[in-house]
Parts: sequence; C-alpha cells; structure tokens
Amino acid sequence: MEKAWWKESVVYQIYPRSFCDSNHDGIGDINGIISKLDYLKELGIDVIWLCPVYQSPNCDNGYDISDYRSIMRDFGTMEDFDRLLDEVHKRGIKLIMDLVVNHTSDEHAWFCESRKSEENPYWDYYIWREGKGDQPPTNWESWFSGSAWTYCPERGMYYLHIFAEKQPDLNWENDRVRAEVYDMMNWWCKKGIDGFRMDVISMISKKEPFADGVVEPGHQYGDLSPYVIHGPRVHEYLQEMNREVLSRYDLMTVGETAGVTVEDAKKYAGFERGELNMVFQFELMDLDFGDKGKWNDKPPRLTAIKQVISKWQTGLEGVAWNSLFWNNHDQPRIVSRFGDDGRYRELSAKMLGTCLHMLQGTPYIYQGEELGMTNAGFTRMDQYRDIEALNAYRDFVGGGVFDHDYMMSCLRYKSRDNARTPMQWDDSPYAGFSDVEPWIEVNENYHQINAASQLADPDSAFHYYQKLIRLRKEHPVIVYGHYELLDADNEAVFTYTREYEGKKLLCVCNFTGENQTVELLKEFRTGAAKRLIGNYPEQETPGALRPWEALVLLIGE
Ligand code: TEU
Ligand code: CA
Repeated sequence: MEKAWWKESVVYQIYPRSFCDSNHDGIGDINGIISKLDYLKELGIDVIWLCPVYQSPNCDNGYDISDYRSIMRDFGTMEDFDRLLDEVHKRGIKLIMDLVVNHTSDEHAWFCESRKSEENPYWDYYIWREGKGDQPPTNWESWFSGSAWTYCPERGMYYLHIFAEKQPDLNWENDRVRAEVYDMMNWWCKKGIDGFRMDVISMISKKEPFADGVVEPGHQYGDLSPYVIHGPRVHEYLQEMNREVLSRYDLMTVGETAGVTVEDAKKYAGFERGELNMVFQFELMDLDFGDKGKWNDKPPRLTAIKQVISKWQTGLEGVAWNSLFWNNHDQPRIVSRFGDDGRYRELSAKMLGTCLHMLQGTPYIYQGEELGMTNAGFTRMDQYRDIEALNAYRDFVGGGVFDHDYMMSCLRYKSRDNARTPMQWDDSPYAGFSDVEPWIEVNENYHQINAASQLADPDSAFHYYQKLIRLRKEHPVIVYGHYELLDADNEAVFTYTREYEGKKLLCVCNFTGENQTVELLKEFRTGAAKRLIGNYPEQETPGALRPWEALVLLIGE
C-alpha cells in the first residue's frame, strides 16, 4: 500500500467556541487556541482540524458563513488567524480548515443579492422554486426540523435549506457558484493551510425533478435524502474541485458524507479516483438511532458496533482510506455513549481510545476526548444552545410525539451540546476555559476531570492517549496492517488482529463493567507476545479481562 503523511497522522479537532477564551467574553477564540498549542504538541497530534472560524451570524455556530474570507469577530481577526497558522507550523503541526459550501448564511452577500429579484446577477446562486398554491414546492423536512423550504416575499419564491432557515443551499449546477468556491479555496491554500474537512459534501448535487418525499410515521414532513444525498453530479464536482484546487497543493482532505455506504466511499475516497483522501461515515454513529431517527436514549449492542467497524475496515482495505472517530462536535461524548461515565469512566475512556486507535485509518480526537470528558448532564431546556436541540424539542414535544421527560432523556444522551461544553483545562472557576461565564455551561465535573490534573498524573487518560499516538508512529502495523475480526458474536469483548510485514498485533477490549474471559489465539499465549499498551497497570492472565479492560499485544518483534 502506498504511504502518505495523511495516513500516518492523528488529527485533533478544535471547536473554537468551546476551546479557550483569551479575551474575557466567555467565547473561545483564536488567541485562546494559540495559547494551547504546546498542550497539543505534548499530546503528540499531527494535524488540527479547525471548525469554522469564518464570519457568521452564528445561527449554527459558524456553519452558516456570511463571508468566506474573513474571520468571525468573536474569534478574532485575520491577523490572529495568520499567526495561528504560523504558530501551528512552527510546531510541526498541520492545519486543516472546515469548508462549508453546501450552503451559506442567508446574510452572505450572494444570498442578499439573490433574494432581490430574478433579474439580479446572483438570482441562480441558490435553489429557488415556485410554491404549490400556498404550499412549499415539496413536503421536505429540514434536518433541523420544520419545512426545508422558506418563502421569500421579495422574489415570491421558496429557497431550499436542508439545514436551518438561515442556511440556504447553494446551487452547484451554476458554473459561477463552483468557480467562486474554487477561487475561495485557492485563496486559503495560498495562505498555506494544509487541507479541508468538507461539510456535508455528499449533498452538493441535488437530484431533479424534485418531488415529495416519503413521510415516515411520526413525521409531519417528507424525507428529502433521496434528492440531496450522493446526487447525480457529486463525483463530477469533486473531480473538478480536485483539478481546480486540491491537486495543486499537498493537502489532506476529508469529506463529511452523510448517508455514505462502503461502496459510495470507494467513489469519494478511492485511491485512483482523484476526489478526496477519506470520508467520515455515519453508519457507526447512527447505530443508536431509534424508530424516530436520531432522538433515542439507548446505546447499540456491541455486535452491531463490531459489524459496522469490520465492514468498513475490510471494505476499504487497499482501495480507499478510513477515517476513525468516536466523537465530533455533532456527537455526544463517547465515554457516556458506549462506555461508563460513572465508576469506570477513566478505564472505559482508555479502552475506547485503544479500540479506535489500533484500527486502520486516520484517527480523529475531538477536544476533551483525551481527558475522558463526559456528556453535559443538562436537565433543563434553558441550558441547551444548539439550534438542532431547540427545534427538535419544539417539534417533538410540541407536536406530541415525545413527552417532556423522554425528550430530555434523549437530549441528555444524544444532543450535540454534549460535545460543546467548554474544554476543561483546570479546576479554577469555569474550568480555566474563561474567567467569565461561558456561552454554554461548563460541565460540573471539571473539578475531577481537567487537563491540569491529568498532565500531572502519568496514568491519566491524557497520557494514555499520548501513548496511543506515539505507538502509531513507532509501529507501521498500526497504520497499514490488515484487519481481521475475531469472535464476532461476542457481545462483551471486541477482539481483532492487525498484520503487516511479519508483525501481528492483537487488540482485545472489554466493553462491559464485568470480568470476561476470552480464548486468545495460541500465538499470543506464548511468552513471545509483547504488551504494547493496556489500561490496567499490569496484565497477569491475558485471557481474563477485568471491567473495561483493553490490551494490545504484538508478536514478531
Ligand atoms: O453536519 C451535517 C450533519 O450530517 C449533521 O447535521 C448531523 O446530521 C447532525 O449533526 C446529527 O445531529 C454538518 C456539521 O458538522 C454540523 O455541525 C452542521 O450543523 C451541519 O453540517 C450544517 O452545516
Ligand atoms: Ca473570547
């Protein structure tokens, strides 16, 4: 397999609003990030993925961009950004930017023009349609609840927004739109950034003609997915983008591809396709969907997790590259989701890290994951900030689909705000994130869970993640090894092997709070196996696992 820096890297995702506040307004900012770069250097990561910092009215925390070439005032200035890039590079770290080009803000200059009239030069930059009588063009439901169409009186037409009303979808059929996007991307590349994470890039091509979607039970609106995911021209656009921008620099690219299957991923990220380096798949994260979609409060079974991971490990091997993540700014905290955020928080956080980092692909760490940060534990709606959560409560509880208590329980388990509480730096007020009240509440557990105490403790989750990252650099088998699942039907233990150039690695993870026994492969039972890492101090009997134990053995050294 061909080697590449982006295959050997570990990425750290920063959600700027919640990372570090340098100027006492309760909002994280670029100078705050700069002040923490040494912390990231110590952790050992190679690449930072910076969530949007562009100018934005902030209806969706920066995913609604009103100017792609300036910085949101809350976050600082372009000079601050340039300094950030410089400081990142000085430390030998790379920086990739979030690219949000499926939609803009309704306050973007293009939309302000587009909405004026059909004679305006920007009239066709967005997706405008006539209504049906006094109804929207189709019954489509926005991913943030309500209709996906909003009426604009000035034009007498509706515009499409898959997400919030303030996030109109760009019309990629228009050559000028694509040229503007590529021009903007080239502008950032010339500044010296190292790549892009592409927001909902699987949705830029829409399938015509538009028609009503299927209305699932419990829903008022129809499903737009078949019309907006993997549309007919999406690969043509990405290949064009690759020619016009990506191929001209040494970049890392990852597409956020909602609704992607292994077969689709081979197209988006196939080694020979000239599109992207890798994609984020959501099959794993969507395993705990309920019959009403995302809003649910129960974790999936381990066999389902193993089955999805294995399908992707095996399906992409040799043809495309996996991205590996348990968390991001749209997902609840993994230790509260698939682990135990109570008694066994630290052990289960380390186990989950082990399980992910020993797989083939590029691992992503979301800020605070390396500390084993937990879900927010909010109990009142006024603690939530996310437009998705607020709209969902309004529609599900308001519409009588869920009662208040059940919705609160779903939000506590699944809401995106779980990942967005401030980074826990130390045990001073507001967790050292800020010295004034933050835009969203700090998790009360910051007294126990914070970076300062973990830096001082050699056995902490932080130092464990540091070791996971280091091991990847020392052992090519972790990056390139062939994956094989063992004991597929075991509901308690996840066991797999990796093999590369005469080395064989075994990763065993107990996903329960009980002792478990497993039959280890004979080759690992001999004294020749070397223990690479484990989340208990020592390992006496490798086949007998303690609660949430993780263990990695290597033979062939
Ligand atoms: O997310 C797209 C996406 O697929 C999510 O909306 C996902 O379905 C949802 O978060 C599950 O709850 C991207 C960004 O990551 C997200 O933060 C933005 O809100 C969204 O696009 C719109 O830009
Ligand atoms: Ca600030």
